[in-house]
Amino acid sequence: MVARLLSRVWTTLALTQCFLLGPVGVSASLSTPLPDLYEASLTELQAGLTSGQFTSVDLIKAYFARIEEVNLEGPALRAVLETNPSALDEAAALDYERLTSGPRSALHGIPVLVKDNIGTVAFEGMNTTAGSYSLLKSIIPEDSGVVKRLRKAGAIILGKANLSEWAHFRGNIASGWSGRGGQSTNAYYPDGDPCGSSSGSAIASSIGLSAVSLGITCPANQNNIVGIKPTVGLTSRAGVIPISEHQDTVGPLARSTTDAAIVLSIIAGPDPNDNFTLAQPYPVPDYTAALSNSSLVGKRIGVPRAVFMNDSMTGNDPYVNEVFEQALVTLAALGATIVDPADLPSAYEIYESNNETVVLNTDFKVQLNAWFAGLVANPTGVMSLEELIMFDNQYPSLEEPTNYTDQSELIASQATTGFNASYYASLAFDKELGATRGIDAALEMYTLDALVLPAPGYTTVPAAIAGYPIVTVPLGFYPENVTIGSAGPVTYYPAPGMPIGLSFLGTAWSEYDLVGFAYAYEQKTMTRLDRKAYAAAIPATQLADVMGA
Ligand SMILES: *[C@@H]1O[C@H](CO)[C@@H](O)[C@H](O)[C@H]1NC(C)=O
Ligand SMILES: *[C@@H]1O[C@H](CO)[C@@H](O)[C@H](O)[C@H]1NC(C)=O
Ligand SMILES: *[C@@H]1O[C@H](CO)[C@@H](O)[C@H](O)[C@H]1NC(C)=O
Ligand SMILES: *[C@@H]1O[C@H](CO)[C@@H](O)[C@H](O)[C@H]1NC(C)=O
Ligand SMILES: *[C@@H]1O[C@H](CO)[C@@H](O)[C@H](O)[C@H]1NC(C)=O
Ligand SMILES: *[C@@H]1O[C@H](CO)[C@@H](O)[C@H](O)[C@H]1NC(C)=O
Ligand SMILES: *[C@@H]1O[C@H](CO)[C@@H](O)[C@H](O)[C@H]1NC(C)=O
Ligand SMILES: *[C@@H]1O[C@H](CO)[C@@H](O)[C@H](O)[C@H]1NC(C)=O
Ligand SMILES: CC(=O)N[C@H]1CO[C@H](CO)[C@@H](O)[C@@H]1O
Repeated sequence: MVARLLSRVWTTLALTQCFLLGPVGVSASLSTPLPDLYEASLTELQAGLTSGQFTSVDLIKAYFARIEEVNLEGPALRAVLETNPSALDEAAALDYERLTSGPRSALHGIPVLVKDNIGTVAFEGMNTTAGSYSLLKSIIPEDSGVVKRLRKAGAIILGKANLSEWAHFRGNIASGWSGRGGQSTNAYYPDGDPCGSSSGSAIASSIGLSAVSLGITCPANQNNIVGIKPTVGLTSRAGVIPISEHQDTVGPLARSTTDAAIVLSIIAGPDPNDNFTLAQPYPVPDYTAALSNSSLVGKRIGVPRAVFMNDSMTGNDPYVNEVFEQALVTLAALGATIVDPADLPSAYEIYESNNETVVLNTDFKVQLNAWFAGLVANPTGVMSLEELIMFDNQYPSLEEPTNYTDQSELIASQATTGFNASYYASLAFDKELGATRGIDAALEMYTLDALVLPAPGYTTVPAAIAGYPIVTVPLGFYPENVTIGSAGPVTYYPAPGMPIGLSFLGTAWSEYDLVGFAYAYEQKTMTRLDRKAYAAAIPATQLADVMGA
């Protein structure tokens, strides 16, 4: 019904556009060059839309063409699972609305790609499957909380991004692979590991297959982009295919801290359908107000070296710490006091602990079964974790192809028996190790404003088990002589030219400060611009190629 309404508006717009937009577009394009979609910022795109230089319809056409160039063709990055068949109609309606009543927000008419475990209503034409054939053509009751907010702000869901199947909770399988999408790969090295689980979302943001996307941290590190992993409960997980309500969190993946801050300001906020969000401080900050070049002046930034910078524990190439030491010099030059070391009292216990596995295995079974139970329909008939394991075994060509057969995590999760005393003990230990005797203890002992670490290795673990935020920005690139490592049957990490990130960690709800620190460092270094994706992975289509076509 919505689609039909939109196509009526589309017709009207096509007529209106000839009169209203044509002349404006021409004069604007004479003075300002069209933005290069590889790097285009939200501010540039919004300015071009506002001045009538191009429309949202043009943007959708251009991004669709760029996806087509590199997704299955060329380097076959396999970043995108599905594109939105309603996107052009929605863009036309939003173009019309802009003309008649102005933009709703900084995301009005902006295409956003979302990870395939983030729910979008089926009647729009896309599936919500976490990459698994077991959910193909399933019907979810409503949009996810974050997608509702994006749409309300006038954003257009461009498509669904490939991911590590079940957000990498299936077994010993290479990052970035799903049954439906196949193996996604990094745009900075042929067959490079994209990291995960938001692999496709990160690849897509890295080379401009979309303006911005939604996902989490590790892929930001390996794809030369900015990622915000919000505090659990800042952004809604309602309508997101779960692993664990204690760790899952949805955040932006973007080419700049500014773009990430714009998106976070729109998707953050309480949602009655995810009661964790009701605990967040009110009101939601405007994260773009944190974007100051002097945000590090007088701040105390700690370096928790023990475990997290020990190569034999993290498995990192020594170059990671080398380039990180340079970042510490930059942070000091930006006015920060570097407190080094500022170890987490719980560091070694975190390394030894298996509490996270207990929590995730137990939560996943309970929550995934609830997801299946909440579906309006699922034509595959799969309605539980137990049936999912059987489905994968029954259709090995779809779900267990050569080198991607393992489902040990699904099996371990299925073996759990629900919330008992051991589960609650592990949950409490996670909070204690990650927060009370971890991040919060270090912040307090050394009177710190934040912690900083290289993103690769073990960095996400304390924040994950605490449910605390991380903001990651580009730090550098592996050198030409780095020893190429294997990251799976067909993917490599590290490899020459692959990106490395810098992560700022803080206590609950400290995103505003972390965004400010990340911005000051980013603006000083502009590392992202030092290196582009490998040539074949750079899509050629630009706005000029689709305008008037
Ligand atoms: C996704 O689901 C819709 C129906 O809900 C269907 O029309 C569409 O073709 C599906 N996409 C794929 C790739 O199968
Ligand atoms: C959310 O609600 C459930 C019951 O519906 C309750 O068990 C849980 O403690 C609540 N969580 C929070 C963070 O409020
Ligand atoms: C920060 O500095 C950069 C140049 O180094 C400048 O382009 C940018 O506008 C500054 N940001 C703010 C918020 O002043
Ligand atoms: C790094 O980790 C290894 C292995 O656990 C340990 O033997 C070594 O002492 C650690 N190094 C430092 C500097 O803590
Ligand atoms: C959980 O953490 C505590 C504290 O470090 C530790 O004593 C316990 O062995 C851990 N439990 C598991 C299952 O790893
Ligand atoms: C809790 O359940 C798990 C399996 O989910 C089991 O391994 C553990 O022994 C149980 N703990 C208690 C105290 O019953
Ligand atoms: C790699 O090259 C850099 C210069 O780019 C050099 O400093 C370093 O020693 C080399 N490393 C190895 C392992 O050869
Ligand atoms: C499976 O992995 C091996 C390396 O472990 C690789 O040589 C082979 O090409 C892979 N097969 C497929 C079908 O991906
Ligand atoms: C948009 C797009 O190219 N989607 C593709 C993702 O990968 C699967 C599996 O190869 C294709 O069937 C889709 O067409």
